[in-house]
Amino acid sequence: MATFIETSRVEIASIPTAASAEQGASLNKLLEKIKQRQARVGVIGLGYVGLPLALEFARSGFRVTGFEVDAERAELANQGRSYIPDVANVALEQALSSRRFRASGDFRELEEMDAVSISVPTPLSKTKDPDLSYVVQAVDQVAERLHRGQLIVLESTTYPGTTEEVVLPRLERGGMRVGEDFFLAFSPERVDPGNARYQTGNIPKVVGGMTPQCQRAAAALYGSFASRLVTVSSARAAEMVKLLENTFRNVNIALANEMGQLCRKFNLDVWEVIEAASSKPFGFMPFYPGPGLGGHCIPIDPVYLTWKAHANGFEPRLIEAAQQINGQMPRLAVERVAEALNDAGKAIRGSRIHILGVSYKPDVADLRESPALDIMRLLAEKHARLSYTDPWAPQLDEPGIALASEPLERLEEKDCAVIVTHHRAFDYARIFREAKLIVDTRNALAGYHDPKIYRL
Ligand code: SAJ
Repeated sequence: MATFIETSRVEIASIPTAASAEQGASLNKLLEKIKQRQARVGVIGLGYVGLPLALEFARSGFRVTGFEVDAERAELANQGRSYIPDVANVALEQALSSRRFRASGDFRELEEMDAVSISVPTPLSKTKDPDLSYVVQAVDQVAERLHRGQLIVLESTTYPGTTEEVVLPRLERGGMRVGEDFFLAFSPERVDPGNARYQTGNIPKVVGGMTPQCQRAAAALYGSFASRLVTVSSARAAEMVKLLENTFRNVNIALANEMGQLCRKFNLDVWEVIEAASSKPFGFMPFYPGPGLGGHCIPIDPVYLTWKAHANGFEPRLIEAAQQINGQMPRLAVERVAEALNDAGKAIRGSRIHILGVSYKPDVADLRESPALDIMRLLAEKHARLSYTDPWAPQLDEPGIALASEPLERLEEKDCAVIVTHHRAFDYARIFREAKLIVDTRNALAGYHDPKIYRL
């Protein structure tokens, strides 16, 4: 059962737990160090999750060491130069000047840490299976220096059971026991890149410990900055919470994509239908059709879940159907381009096709899993003459695509413009005026009505 704790009101120590004298001493010493902000905190992985997390811990009074294998990133961080768009230089400089943060590539310093959060990538392997190699490398670094009373928290999104089945055995290899000699928990990262409203400090933090003692330790640590703690009964539950959150999005985006295709069959405007459905003040949340699913979370996280489901003899039919629907959207977008050119008496082959927006979602620079890349590869296979404009992505050096972003100047010279990522920076009135033919996969030209506009 989840317990919601407004950390501003409730002292963490009041979380009930049974502890032996031995465990109690070890745990209470850690709790006291956390309470007095004397605990040394380590964050392994200074990416879009780890760097903001490290600075939140620093802001709440801890001395923080950020462990980063990329020496260039560590150097930039120690110079107060942020490489994460959501982290301002001034925030880094403040943490550095207060001597509450420094980055290090020397993992031996882990032995000085009282608490360590691990926020490293959990991508998919080439065979589309979970790739926990970064997690294992980080955990092995910790295990080598694990000492009595230390708290370890995994934040990387992963399948239910990872903390217990992959992390715990490595940490207990030296003979120490979880909940007695050290503490282990899972707390899913919830960073939403580019979200100005919700940042690490004001997003409720889910925490699930391997034991009640682990739970208390992790709740005390994250209660130092999180406005709201959501404690769940186990690390496995906390892992599943995150997967539900992002699989929920994936499946609902697939529903929106399928509704888009249905509305096309019924000669209806799916955007009008969604907008009207959004007037329902309860029980509905809008999702929108698009050219496919990008990013390092939404397309990936459900695969961690389905992989574990199959490993446990369960067939997640709905989740996999959603993957299939979302996965076909780039091809559908290219079909729409072919249809638009065909109506103009042209073929894709030899046509000058200009892509507007290539990052995976509006107003971010991230290209990971971007459907624009799939669309461009499919068009290149059909011998289109490709170009693109994206103020967030000046250069594309991807397999099969080596292009530089062009200024939006001679759109009228292109045979077809394809709006793939609807950045705010685009001048849509100008795009409408100048483009001969437009495939709008995002309803970016809502309100414009002209036969030259083809929608997804
Ligand atoms: N997309 C659609 N239709 C939609 C929404 C998104 O096609 O209705 C596409 C986007 O264009 C993008 C992909 O799906 O290519 C993912 O978009 P996203 O809005 O889910 O953005 P992400 O990948 O940055 O997801 C993050 C997630 N944050 C974390 O995992 C901590 C997610 O949980 C957030 O809900 C999401 O940001 C957010 O709300 O922006």
